[in-house]
Amino acid sequence: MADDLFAAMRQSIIDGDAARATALAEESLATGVPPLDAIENGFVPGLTHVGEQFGAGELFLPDMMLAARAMQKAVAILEPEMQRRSMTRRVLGKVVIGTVKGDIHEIGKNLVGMMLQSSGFEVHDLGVDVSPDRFVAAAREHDADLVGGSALLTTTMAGQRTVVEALVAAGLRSRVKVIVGGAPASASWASEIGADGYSEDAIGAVALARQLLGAADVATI
Ligand code: B1M
Repeated sequence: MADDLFAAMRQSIIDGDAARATALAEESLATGVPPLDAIENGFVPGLTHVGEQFGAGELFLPDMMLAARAMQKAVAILEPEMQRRSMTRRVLGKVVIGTVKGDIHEIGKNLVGMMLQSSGFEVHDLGVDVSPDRFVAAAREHDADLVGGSALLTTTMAGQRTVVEALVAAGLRSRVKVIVGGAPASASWASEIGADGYSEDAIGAVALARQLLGAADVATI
């Protein structure tokens, strides 16, 4: 049953059919499918397929844009339920997150931000195409414990290094942890650029943030 729903979700993204994706997201809520399962087992595989086809020259940019739009519509339906399920009253830490300069991919970054927020972190999402200076200014303004930089392009991943360098130059690095993620990043890349960690997905990012900030840092609101 859930497999049929997941297959339909995947296809709705491949078709770039936002109305169908929205309807399927609503159906999954009505039938009690956990929203993260719907995203990761239903919609994301569709986007992965579209990305592979694009990489192989079988699909073109407008197809990828339609798929992304359908994905965003579906996630928008599921997001309130993800938030509702997090009844946490404690702030585990303050996070500033964004997609690095030159990069406008936001779906994965949004998922990571959402999962962190749902898990009890205070999240300040700077959006996409974020300059190192903006990361630094936001880290200072919000007294961040953690800065997260997402990059989906091999041409923009160097921006993750620049964020680390900018935090060092601003004198903030000793009190702010840095995590990176996105398809071209890896644990060895994180280590090479002096970040504190890498996660390949949103759930891993939550575990990593918890581990880096430690239970002792928990504040109560
Ligand atoms: Co783009 N794009 N895209 N794209 N796009 C990729 C990344 C690509 C791999 C497709 C391909 O060729 N196969 C390729 C990159 C190749 C490379 O550099 N190696 C590519 C390209 C080339 C481009 C353009 C250059 C195309 C062009 O213009 N000719 C262009 C660049 C624009 C720019 O940024 N300057 C471009 C544009 C676009 C769209 C605008 C059409 C759209 C984005 C829409 C949007 O976000 N609003 C788009 C899309 C949708 C994709 C694919 C198909 C899907 C990305 C996605 O949303 N995945 C992608 C192919 C692919 O990844 N399969 C592709 C779903 C999402 C849930 O996963 O983002 O990986 P992901 O996030 C995961 C993890 O990576 C991790 O957790 C997330 C949740 O599990 N994670 C983190 C991510 N950030 C993290 C941060 C963390 C921790 C974990 O801590 C801080």
